[in-house]
Amino acid sequence: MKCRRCRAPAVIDVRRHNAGFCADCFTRHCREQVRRAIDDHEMIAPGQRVLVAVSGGKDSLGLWHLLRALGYETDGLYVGLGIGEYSDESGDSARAFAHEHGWPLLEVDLRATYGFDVPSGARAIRRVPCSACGLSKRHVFNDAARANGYDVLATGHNLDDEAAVLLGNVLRWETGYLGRQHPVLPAAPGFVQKVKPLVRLGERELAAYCVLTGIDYIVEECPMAAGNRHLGYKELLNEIEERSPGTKAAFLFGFLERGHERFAADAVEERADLHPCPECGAPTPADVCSFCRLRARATRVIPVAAENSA
Ligand code: Q46
Ligand code: ZN
Repeated sequence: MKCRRCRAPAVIDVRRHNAGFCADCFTRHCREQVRRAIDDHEMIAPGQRVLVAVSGGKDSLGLWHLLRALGYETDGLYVGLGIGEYSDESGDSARAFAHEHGWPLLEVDLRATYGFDVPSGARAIRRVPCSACGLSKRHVFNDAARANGYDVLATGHNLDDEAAVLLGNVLRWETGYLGRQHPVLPAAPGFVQKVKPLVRLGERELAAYCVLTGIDYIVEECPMAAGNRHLGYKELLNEIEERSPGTKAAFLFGFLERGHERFAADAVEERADLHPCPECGAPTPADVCSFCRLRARATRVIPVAAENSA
């Protein structure tokens, strides 16, 4: 197979584009896909400060590298989730990458800052770890971005992630989530703008980008992912994609172009009821925000009964 652009021998084929690329043209293709996602969805305005959430994996490190290659002065944010060896290694990977390039990396440790970690949080609310983790990450990312004066928070969600989330939302007709499922969640009082510049690139493309540009990422997956519904949806979509290349992208982009708008009102309605959480100031529709409730339960000290305490 030859490179679609320069006719040199191809090192990777991208079946959904029915094209092969040599190493140089492939990295250019990745940059163009990110540039196009940013432009099409007006993700980053000139002069805005961008913070990239990095986990040490291929998607987030690839994203940081791509944004810098496109000229965005982005800094990184690493959140220590306290998931045993996996967190130790992902932190090392993010730090080594930042150090190698001389790019600033902010760090927040969930336990040191908020008094609990993902495993203890999940136990406290008796939910799967990903639910305590997702809730904590959303809160900490927003908090860290606001506290440090960033305008935009970028995350490494790729085409495969977004298509799997869309499938989950459609299967349950989660109309509020469908209204919010977009590569850009605009800034609102208490929220920085959230963007997903990798929506036009698949997982395999990100892995190839990292290998071809020498990014040393952590290959191990989080051990707590087992049982995560989205992994099953990804497998199903991969089977469909195998039989009919391009379906995943058509599913996601068809929704963004023709479906999303129809659910936007549900999401706007949800955002309209928000007020600041009395504990932390984050916008919430409840008396106390769900992160502060999680934190309270995870850090609750069980009082010792008076008669037993002498
Ligand atoms: S880190 Fe957290 Fe993921 Fe691990 S516990 Fe689940 S959500 S799988 S991206
Ligand atoms: Zn709160």
